[in-house]
Amino acid sequence: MAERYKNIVILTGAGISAESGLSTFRSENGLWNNHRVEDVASVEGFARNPEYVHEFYNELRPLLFKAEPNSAHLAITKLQENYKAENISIITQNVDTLHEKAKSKNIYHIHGQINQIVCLNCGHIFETWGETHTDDACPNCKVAGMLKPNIVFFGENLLYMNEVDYLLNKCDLFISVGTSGVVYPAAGFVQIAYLNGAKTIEFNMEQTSNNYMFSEHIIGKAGTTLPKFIDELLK
Ligand code: BJW
Repeated sequence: MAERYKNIVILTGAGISAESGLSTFRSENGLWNNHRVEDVASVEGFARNPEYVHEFYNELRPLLFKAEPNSAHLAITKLQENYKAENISIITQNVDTLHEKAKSKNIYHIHGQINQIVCLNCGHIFETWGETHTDDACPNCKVAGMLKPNIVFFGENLLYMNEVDYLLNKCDLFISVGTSGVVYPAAGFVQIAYLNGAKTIEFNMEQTSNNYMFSEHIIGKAGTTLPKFIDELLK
């Protein structure tokens, strides 16, 4: 029988959704191909031209709405439903909702969600798959011009960091799926888990720059490698 783990953390990045037809960020035809990152995903870019940023996410939202989970997302749900652990959590950098569509639980969207909007005036967060614009008013405080996609831009603090810190310090198995490991603080999560004695496994198409912190690398498409690994864990 495979080794039993009590607390499992699965960190996911854009690569897990690639086989659902969604672009990753740092590939040749990546999400930012026709846009400067500084314009669409930074605090300064949003302050400079908020309508441009709203338009960027207005175009992206319907694509993510239509996307369906693939076998890697579904395998994680299978693990959560069938493996007798104390806790199996997903820390995702993805703003898509494919883990939710796959009916997974314990999902922490540390970089936000495409279908959420935050009011910078009152902090109210609401959900929509529709468009948002600079002059829209907040449904809660009614102030116009203060809405922002609830997506964490460069220079902003991540969401759920207290919960994430707790989970990383407690886990005995840390799995990273489809992330290049260049964006902090998420890129440093493996180090916390590793230094706490967790087994650390990376699933990616290639070894990433963080590779020395991983005890194992499983190279290939997550849609193939992750279900196989999870089936082994469930034996
Ligand atoms: C497959 C596959 C298949 C493909 N199967 N695999 C410490 C050191 C240096 C810098 C910093 C630091 N701490 C903070 C910073 C600054 C900054 C940062 O990290 N900069 C670096 C880029 C240098 N970080 C921040 O600003 C963060 N905030 C923060 O730290 O707050 C505290 C603070 C505040 C103020 C001052 C200082 C500190 C915020 C980061 C927010 C990231 N937001 C984005 C954009 C969201 C917009 C949107 O979603 O549209 O989130 S950036 C973008 O990158 C997005 C992603 O979540 C994130 C990570 O990308 P990911 O998922 O790894 O995708 P890719 O494309 O890079 O990789 C895909 C991988 O999949 C590849 O490896 C492929 O091989 C693989 N793959 N197909 C398996 N089928």
